Amino acid sequence: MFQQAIVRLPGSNFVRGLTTAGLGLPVYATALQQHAQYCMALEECGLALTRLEPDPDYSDSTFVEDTAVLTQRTAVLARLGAPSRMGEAAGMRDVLTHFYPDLQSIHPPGMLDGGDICEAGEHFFIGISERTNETGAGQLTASLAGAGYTSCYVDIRGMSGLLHLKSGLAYLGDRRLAVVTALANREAFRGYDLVCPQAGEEYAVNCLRVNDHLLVAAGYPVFETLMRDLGYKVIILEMSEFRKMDGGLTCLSLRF
Ligand code: CIR
Repeated sequence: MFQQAIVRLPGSNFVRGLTTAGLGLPVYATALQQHAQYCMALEECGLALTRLEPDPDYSDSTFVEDTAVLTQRTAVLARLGAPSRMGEAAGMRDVLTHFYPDLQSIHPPGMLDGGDICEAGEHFFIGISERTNETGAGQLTASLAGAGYTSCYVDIRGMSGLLHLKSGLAYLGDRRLAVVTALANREAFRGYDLVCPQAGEEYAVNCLRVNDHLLVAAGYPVFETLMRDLGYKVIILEMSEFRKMDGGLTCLSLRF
């Protein structure tokens, strides 16, 4: 069960963040509305929120998930792989040490974005991507192993549409994964119950299980119906402005 989440309000610099989506510039006022709805949904799921102010130095800093890996028994501060985002983690150190006094860190030349790390109970899938290198992944593996967790790598380099592993993978609980078809045959997922989106609904895979609820992006009706049919208590959230910046539901918070 999650009890808390950390979020950061998008700043007016949000529109200048990194993106490959080609969906046009986000509308800031709409992003603020969508962020507010997202925060309300987390509260509906029973989480107490720590709300951070916008960071004027970092356009992508609303995507707090990338700054750390938080688990029940350990926490690791990331070293973000995009040069324009690398300084974001330092701005999270104080708030995280408040909750995790023994906060560990990824060190150079390691690079790691939290969006590449998918927790699945006692096991973690670690994406090797343009943002997370093997050195960073190795450091995280050691930290996780020290806390009694297992992990394995999933290489997503060169796969179009997947900025981070969690752009195409979500753990739904009970050994069930939502996964894009392009990743479904990976050895790492053998033994799990896999749910794949239909073509054109890949973005919906970045859904977020929070306690009894499942947060799903609006606009993907087949995926939504699939999740309802599987028995999840689905909360639909409009994510259009964050999608324009390559972000999704998981990116906007750190849950613990
Ligand atoms: C970036 O390129 O870093 C941001 N524009 C989007 C980050 C999305 N984060 C995530 O998927 N965890």
